Amino acid sequence: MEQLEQRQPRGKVLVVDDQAINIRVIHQLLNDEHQLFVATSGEQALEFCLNSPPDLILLDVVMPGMDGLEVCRRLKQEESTARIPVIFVTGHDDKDEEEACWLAGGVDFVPKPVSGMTLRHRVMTHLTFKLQSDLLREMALMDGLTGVANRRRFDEALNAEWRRSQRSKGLLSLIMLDIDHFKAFNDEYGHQAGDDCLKQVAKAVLSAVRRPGDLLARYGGEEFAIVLPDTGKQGAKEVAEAAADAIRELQIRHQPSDHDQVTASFGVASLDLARHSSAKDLLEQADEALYEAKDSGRNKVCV
Ligand code: GH3
Ligand code: MG
Ligand code: MG
Ligand code: MG
Repeated sequence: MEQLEQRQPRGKVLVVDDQAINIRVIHQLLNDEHQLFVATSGEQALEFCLNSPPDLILLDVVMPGMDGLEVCRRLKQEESTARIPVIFVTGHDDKDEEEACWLAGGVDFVPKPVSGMTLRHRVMTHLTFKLQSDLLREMALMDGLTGVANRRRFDEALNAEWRRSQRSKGLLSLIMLDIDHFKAFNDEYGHQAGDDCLKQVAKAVLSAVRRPGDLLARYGGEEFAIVLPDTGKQGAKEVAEAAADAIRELQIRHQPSDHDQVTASFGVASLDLARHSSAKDLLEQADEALYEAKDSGRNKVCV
């Protein structure tokens, strides 16, 4: 058992049951190993998961109001909760109920009365899978050099925000930025210095991207993109100006450049339903604005 505890990852586990005694039993079995949260109804469980998704859910099937099967089905339909593994806590030896649990999207079940050892092992197994797959997913969506989002994550985010803005008729802005004369920087100072510059620029731009839903991504090479949900033209321009300032404040020497230091050019586009009929249109407009910034002297923001 000691070995089990060493291997066990600590995760956020939500225990959902309408009966206090059941919660108490599970609490005693798992509380030393995990961070436990409790919900006493299906409705409460859903609300909890939407606000702060746990890493695993232990879900009672039979509850007054919304039952566990319905809770699970709804969690599986939501993007933000679909990947949370659900272990059902089922009635003793009830095959129909077990089948319903699989169909609702559960990854496993534990029959009542709960066996401590079985519960702890099943929780450990599914938590390990979940935390590993979160890590892999995070890595698959991250740019290896700078640590910001990669192109794949950017494409996903832009498309999701595009759909959301269409549904809600809300604001959406996009910034594209490109480091000025970066080929000359590499030629003058070497590729290693170029890589280091990219990292510093990413960090500086990130300091200007402050709202929780905003996303900075490396679009490719020395080009970055920022998705700004619920942000209009003026707000986006301010973010771009702040990012441009942050890059200048780095004061990275760049002798071959007219500006003597590393700078970037920015293109800003904001959603205009009369003008844009897809996320691609918005991207193209930001790109056009970026070219305008390049053409008119670089080291500036064009809208
Ligand atoms: P402009 O001001 O018009 O943007 O000129 P530029 O030289 O920045 O643009 P260009 O597209 O000609 O060159 C981009 C350079 O960025 C060339 C490429 O070697 C460099 N680059 C792209 N990705 C990386 C990278 O990961 N590391 C380093 N060190 N350099 C990179
Ligand atoms: Mg119950
Ligand atoms: Mg470029
Ligand atoms: Mg460039």
